[in-house]
Amino acid sequence: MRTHLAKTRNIGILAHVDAGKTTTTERILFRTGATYKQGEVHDGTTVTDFDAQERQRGITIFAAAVSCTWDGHRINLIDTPGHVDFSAEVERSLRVLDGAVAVFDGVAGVEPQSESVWRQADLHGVPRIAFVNKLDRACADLDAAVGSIRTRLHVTPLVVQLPIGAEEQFTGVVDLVTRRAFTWDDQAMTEIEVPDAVELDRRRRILEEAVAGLHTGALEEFVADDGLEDTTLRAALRELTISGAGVVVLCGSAYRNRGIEPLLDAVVAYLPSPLDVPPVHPERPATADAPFAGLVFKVHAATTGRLTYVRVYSGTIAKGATVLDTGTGRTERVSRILHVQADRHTELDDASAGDIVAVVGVKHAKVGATLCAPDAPLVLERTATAEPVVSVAVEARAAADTDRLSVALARLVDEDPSLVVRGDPETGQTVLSGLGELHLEVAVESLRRSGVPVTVGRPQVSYRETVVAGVSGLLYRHVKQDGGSGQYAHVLIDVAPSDEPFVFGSTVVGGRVPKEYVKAVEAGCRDALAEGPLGGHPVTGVHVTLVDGQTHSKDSSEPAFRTAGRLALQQALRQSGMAVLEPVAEVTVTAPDDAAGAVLGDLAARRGRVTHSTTRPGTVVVTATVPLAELFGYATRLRSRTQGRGTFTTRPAGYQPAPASVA
Ligand SMILES: Nc1nc2c(ncn2[C@@H]2O[C@H](COP(=O)(O)OP(=O)(O)OP(=O)(O)O)[C@@H](O)[C@H]2O)c(=O)[nH]1
Ligand SMILES: [Mg+2]
Repeated sequence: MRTHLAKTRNIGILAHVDAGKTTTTERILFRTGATYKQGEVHDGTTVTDFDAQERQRGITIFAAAVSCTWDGHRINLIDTPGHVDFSAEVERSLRVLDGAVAVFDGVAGVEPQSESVWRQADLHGVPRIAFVNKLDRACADLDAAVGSIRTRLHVTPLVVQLPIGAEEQFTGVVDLVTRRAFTWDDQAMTEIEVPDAVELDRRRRILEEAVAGLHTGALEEFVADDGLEDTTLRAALRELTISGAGVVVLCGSAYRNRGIEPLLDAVVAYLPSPLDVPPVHPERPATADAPFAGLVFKVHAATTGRLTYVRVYSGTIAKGATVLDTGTGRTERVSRILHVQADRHTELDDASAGDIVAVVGVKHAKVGATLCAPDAPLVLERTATAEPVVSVAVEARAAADTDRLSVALARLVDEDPSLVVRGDPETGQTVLSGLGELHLEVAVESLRRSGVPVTVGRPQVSYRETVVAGVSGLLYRHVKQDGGSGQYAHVLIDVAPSDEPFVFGSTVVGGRVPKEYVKAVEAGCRDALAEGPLGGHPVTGVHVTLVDGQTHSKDSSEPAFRTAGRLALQQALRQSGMAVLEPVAEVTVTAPDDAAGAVLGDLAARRGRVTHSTTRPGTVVVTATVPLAELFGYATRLRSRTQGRGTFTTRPAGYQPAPASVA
């Protein structure tokens, strides 16, 4: 079983929108023989962009898991979306990956969203190799892209290939580790003689120096022998990749089928197997004979039934087994286990530690749930979920369709837990919230496609309230003593602004408020954060200190202190200086330089604050902080202002004080 694990790679393909992740995935499936036909994003024929909207829009929306084999290794691959609105989908995938290929556009180099996913992968400790794609494009420049990896991602690039030819003439690569050269014509890879041995030696030397600078063992050999053996170099590159001290860089053109085989070799050679990463749970080894535990990271409501994607962390799960969802206490039966192999599924009898599979039969377990052997329960850590910032009201066009709409909404949220549905008690409407305009547009379109005619309101952003000037010594007496068991809780609190969303402390002395009541006050304060005094928006940036309190021998209880905490903070917030905050995004616009004035003027009209602006020949790149509320419809506007030549990307940049008109 250990050989099975050592020969498994669970990897993700991560990048900025349009860098070529899906195309790279498609070529990997083709080259490994998992598919016989090669699909294209622009024809809507790729394996991993299988959703109707993905095919129509030419973008990836849902992470797709597929499996293939290369050089005796099983590779489980997750193609992730690049658009920022779907970053929660990337986050959920990162949780179950052991390694990743970061794809970069050979012309643009590191783009804003590549920076964001790079940080996300840092947080999850996922080792990466880099693939600089699109070297066939005009103005593609490997060295410039490598430079941007160094400066923008703050990591040492370890370039292991030298391209042969450039742009249209980019035909192959020289492998600096094996000192062999390969070219590709339309289909096949051919080994050729190294075209420029002097340049190979020079580049190899640069690579050896970079590796020796990061790896002690390699440094000793480098100093003693004035160079590195191939085996030392390869071993050091693997260790540096797994520790994250450096990043191996490869290059190619996925679209033109160039560089895929060496990329697969690098995945096998440098990225970790499930045995190389620390166990996710201290008491559960990643072995097949331990009790079963796995994490649900994706749910797909396929027409043939619900597919629940599970990463197995320990033990073995067999067809027909009963598993426990630790979070809900519910048991479910696994009727089938599948390897999703591109367009076909392979049925498995069982799956064990280290594997990524889809199971059929599990109907209720949600994304993030731990499934485990009923007699050996445990809970695997959940990932934090991004908070929705944009909402729309949705309503069934015909009253008779209201129930169908609820069912369709429930299904949407099941597949995508970053969508939130709630009823607005004031208007009686159903409000759908998500991470961005495109996120909601896609969700609404899915509702329509499921056959429920809906009307949709204008998108709204989610505001927050924060404390700018606090109050001290607020005394709140919660007392109800009218027969029976009463309620008695006195609390004295200070409230101050905070950089954290919520901080709670206690300076109560002499046990005047027992510990469990202090906890209850904290819980009550959290309850109070749900609605601020200005507009009922959630409250953030509050520091509450419980200074003193009073209990009653008979009538004090945890519920009484919780209520007192909630009402005390509500009152304190009414007396504090408060401000409304609005969500803002960092927007990066790339446009022809003759449109620079129009772009800047439009950003200013949208209350944008320009933070950075650079020009490349013929092109201007502007970065600005813009309130999210002003960004609705920006895509259409930018297109018209630049005759379709401008593009932009956004990423969340927190909250800032909103103008008075909003509050
Ligand atoms: N010239 C060139 N175009 C490429 C290459 N790889 C991908 N493309 C094109 O770039 C566009 C985007 O490719 P995708 O594979 O959809 O990119 P992606 O990273 O999956 O995009 P999202 O999933 O939407 O973030 C498509 O039109 C591809 O045909 C390449 O190597 N060279
Ligand atoms: Mg894609």
